[in-house]
Amino acid sequence: LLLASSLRWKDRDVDDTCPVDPPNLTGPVNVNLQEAPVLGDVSMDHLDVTFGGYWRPPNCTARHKVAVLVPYRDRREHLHIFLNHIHPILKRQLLDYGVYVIEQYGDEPMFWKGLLYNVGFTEVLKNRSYDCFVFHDVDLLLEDDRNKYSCSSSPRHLSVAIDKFNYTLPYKQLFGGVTLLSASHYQTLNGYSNLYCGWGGADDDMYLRLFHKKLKITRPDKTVARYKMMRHDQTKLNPYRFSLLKTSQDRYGHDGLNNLHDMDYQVVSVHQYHLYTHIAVFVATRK
Ligand code: NGS
Repeated sequence: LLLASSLRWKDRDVDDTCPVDPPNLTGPVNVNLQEAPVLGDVSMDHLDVTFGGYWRPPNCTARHKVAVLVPYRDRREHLHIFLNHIHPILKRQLLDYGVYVIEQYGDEPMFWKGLLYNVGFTEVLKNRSYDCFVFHDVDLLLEDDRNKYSCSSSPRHLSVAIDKFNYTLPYKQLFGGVTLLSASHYQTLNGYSNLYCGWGGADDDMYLRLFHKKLKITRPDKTVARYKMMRHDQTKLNPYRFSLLKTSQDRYGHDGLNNLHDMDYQVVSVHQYHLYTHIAVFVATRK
């Protein structure tokens, strides 16, 4: 009897947390840029992903609950290539994850990436809890699955070595491309600035926020933090980016998550497709 009850106790005590080093990682990953896959085919490869783009390891409890946020507009092919590429990697990393595509709607010519990240972060947390957020450009494809999409105690810059820059970091302060922040750090930083539009600067502004909050950035080794960038026509440059950066320090306390309600946008719909949750955000045309 004693033996039976101690066995039962042991059963309850079993630690089923996923291993720190997931056993199925392959290291280098093939990146296929040749043609965009048909999304229906990608779906068939991922019947275990639940609607909304959610998955969690079936045989162990994930160590990390991760939301992948992808701001997006007008790049369907890139999105399909991205989705085809990212799901198998996140699975092999044994993450409990959700993929979110935050699409800008409306005729506004500029793309408001920082605003979209803040809206995405806020919307996502209304329905699910996540401890970790990945901020991911849609045009970057990871080349080595040992580059982990899970938060540690410090903010992390993952896209260290991009083919476009000959696999070297262009400058030490770069915090764009693919980054990881815990939900609480993102809140502490007041998210991204809502004021940057078009290409350039929003990520440098985030770097300054981290600097002022004395949050140290960590980076994985460049041998694993490798990405291929998909080519596209350059989005419109933001002519105000340097002057905005000059005032970053005075603004970050009141420009970000905490003044989203003052911004001219509207969440039009939140729709769960098979491989991702789509958040449509109408951004009014600026005068
Ligand atoms: C800097 C931009 C960043 C940008 C980085 C890399 O010059 O926003 O290049 O860009 N800063 C300013 O323009 C102030 S990349 O070629 O990877 O798109 O992230």
